[in-house]
Amino acid sequence: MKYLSHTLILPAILSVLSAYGSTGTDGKNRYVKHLVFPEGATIEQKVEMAAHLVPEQRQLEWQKRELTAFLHFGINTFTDREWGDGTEDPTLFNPEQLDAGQWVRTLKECGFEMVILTAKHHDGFCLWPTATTKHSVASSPWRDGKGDVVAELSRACAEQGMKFGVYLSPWDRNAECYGDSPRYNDFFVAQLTELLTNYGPVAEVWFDGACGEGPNGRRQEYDWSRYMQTIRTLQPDAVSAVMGEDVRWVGNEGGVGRETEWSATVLIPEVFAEASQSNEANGVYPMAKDLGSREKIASAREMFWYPSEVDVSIRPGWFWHARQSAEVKSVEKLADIYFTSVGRNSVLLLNIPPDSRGLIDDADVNRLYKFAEWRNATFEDNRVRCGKRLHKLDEGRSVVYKFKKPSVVDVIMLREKTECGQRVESFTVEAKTAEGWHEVARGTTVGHKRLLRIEPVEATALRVTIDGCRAKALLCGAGAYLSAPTAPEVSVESLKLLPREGRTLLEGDALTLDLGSEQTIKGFVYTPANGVYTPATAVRYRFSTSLDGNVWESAAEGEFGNIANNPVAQVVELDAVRKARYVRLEGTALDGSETLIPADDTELIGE
Ligand code: FUL
Repeated sequence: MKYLSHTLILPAILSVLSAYGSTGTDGKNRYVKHLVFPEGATIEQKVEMAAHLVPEQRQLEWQKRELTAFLHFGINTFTDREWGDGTEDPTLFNPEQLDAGQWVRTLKECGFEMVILTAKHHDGFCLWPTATTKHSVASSPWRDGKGDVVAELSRACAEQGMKFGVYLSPWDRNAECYGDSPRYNDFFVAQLTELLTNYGPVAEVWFDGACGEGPNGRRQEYDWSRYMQTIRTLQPDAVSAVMGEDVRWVGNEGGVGRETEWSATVLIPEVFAEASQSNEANGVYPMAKDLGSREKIASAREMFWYPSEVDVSIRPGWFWHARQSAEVKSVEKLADIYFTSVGRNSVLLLNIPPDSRGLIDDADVNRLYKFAEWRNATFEDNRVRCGKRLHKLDEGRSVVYKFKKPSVVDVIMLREKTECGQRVESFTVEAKTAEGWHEVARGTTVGHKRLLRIEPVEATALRVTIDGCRAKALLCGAGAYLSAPTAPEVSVESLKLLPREGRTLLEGDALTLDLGSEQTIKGFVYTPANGVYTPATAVRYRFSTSLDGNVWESAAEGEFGNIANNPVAQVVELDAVRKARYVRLEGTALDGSETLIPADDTELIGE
C-alpha cells in the first residue's frame, strides 16, 4: 500500500488548522497527533493514514512514565467529605505535620515518576496563596497563613527528581463569579497562570469534567480554547488531561482499561469546538467500548492521538477518611489494576490521598512498598533473550523469542514502537514446550505496553504472530515473566498478640524475655519507637527461642526491608510455630553494630 500523497492530504489538514492548533505531517509521512481524512478517501487509504498517526513528543514522554500518583488533598481532608460545597471554613485546614518531602520520597521509592496535586477541587479552596480569592491556605492557621502546599510539593519534586502536575477543577462551588462566564473564565485563567508561572516546570495539567450543578445551578460556559492556549504558552511541554487535548480519561474510576485500547482514536477531545456533535454523529464518547476499530475509522472524518489514563484511588474515596484506612486496596487488587492499566496501553494514575496530618497514611505507605516489591520481583527477570530488538512484521508473519533457559512463565509482555504509530489489531502467542508449540494467549491491541496473564507454562521460546495490523507492525519489546506471589496482607490489629503480663525482662546484651510459662509462638512484631527511624533502629534481626533458658534455637533471621524509609510495624511470622518459655530478639543497626531492641517496641504473636 502506498502512502497518500501530501498534495491530497495537506489541503484537508490546513482547513482545520485554525480549529485544532498543531496538526500535519512531520516530513516522514506521519501525522502528528491529529489527522483529517480527505473527502472520498477509501477505507484502505484511511487505515493507512491511521497507521501513521503518531504522538507528540510530550505525549510520548508522558506514556513512558507509566505510573503517576494522584494526591487528593484539601479542605475535604478535614471535613471528611468527597465533594465540598464551597462554604467550608478555611480555618479548618491545618495539616500540622505536612511534609511534601515524605510524599515524594515514598512515591519515588515506590516507582512513581510524577505526582499530580489537587491544587483546587470543586469546593474552590486553593492550596496556594492565590491572588484571585481569599478562599485559600492564606486564610488558614496552617503555617500562620503563610503556607503554600503547591510550592512545598513542587520544591520537593524538583529536589527528588519527580515530575510535577496540577489538577485544577473548572467547577468551582465557592467562586462568586462562577456562572458569569466571561468573569469566571478570567478568574480561572488567572489561577491557571499563577500555577503555571510560579512553580517551575509542570508536566501535566488535569481538568476534571465533573460539574454537579444540576438543572437550576449556575451554568458556566468554559473557554476551553483559551485554557489550552494558556497551557501551551506557559508550559509547552505539559500534557493536558481529561478536559484536555493530550490525554484521555479511560472512562471509569475502577482501574480498568479496555482489552482493545487504541491511542489512535476517532474520539475528538471535547475541549475542541464542535467535538460533541462530531463524536455523537460517530457514536463515540469517553466511555464507549470502541474508539478506534476499522469500522469506526470508516465513518470518521478525523483522528487524534489521544492515549488513555486510568485514574483510580488506593482507597474507596478520593480524599483521605480515617474510617477507610482498613480499606486500602490489597497488593493483589493493585496488581490486577496494574495489568488492566499499564498492561492495557494506559498510564496508571493511582490516587494516594495525604491524611489530615499532612502525611501519607502508614497503611497506604505500607501497601505502596508491597506493591512496588511485587512489581520488582515479577518484572526483574525477563526470560526472553533479545527482547528489545525491533521486528517489522507484515500481517500473518511471526517472530520467535528464545528464552535464556527453559523457564516457567505466566506473564507475557509486548510493546509497539508507538513513535511510529499504533498498528497491531490482533495477535497470537504460542509457547514452545517439551511437546512442541501451543497457543497460550490471544490479544488485540498492543500499543505502548500489553501484559497478558496466562496459565503457568514451562517453555523455551515464545512465538508471536501478527494476525491483523495496519501497515507494518513494529514490535519493539517482548517479555516473559513469572509473577511473584502477592503476599497476604497482615494487619497488626488482626493478629493474636500474647499478653504482656507475666513477662520478665532478663539482663543481657539483647532483648531476652522470660514469658513465665511455656507458650506457643507464631512470630513477633517490631515497631520502632513512635514509628520513627533513628540510628538505633534495628534493620536486621535474629529471633531465638528456648524452653529452659540454656539451650537456644534460632527461629528466624532476616532484615526489616525498607524500615529506614518506612518505619512502621514489622510483622515476622515464623516458618513453623514454636513452643518456648524464653525468647530473644537480637538487632543490628544500619552501621552494622548491635542494637538493643526495647521490650516496649516488641509484641509476640500467639496462635
Ligand atoms: C471526579 C471528581 O468529581 C472526583 O472528586 C475526583 O476528583 C475524580 C478524580 O474526578 O470527576
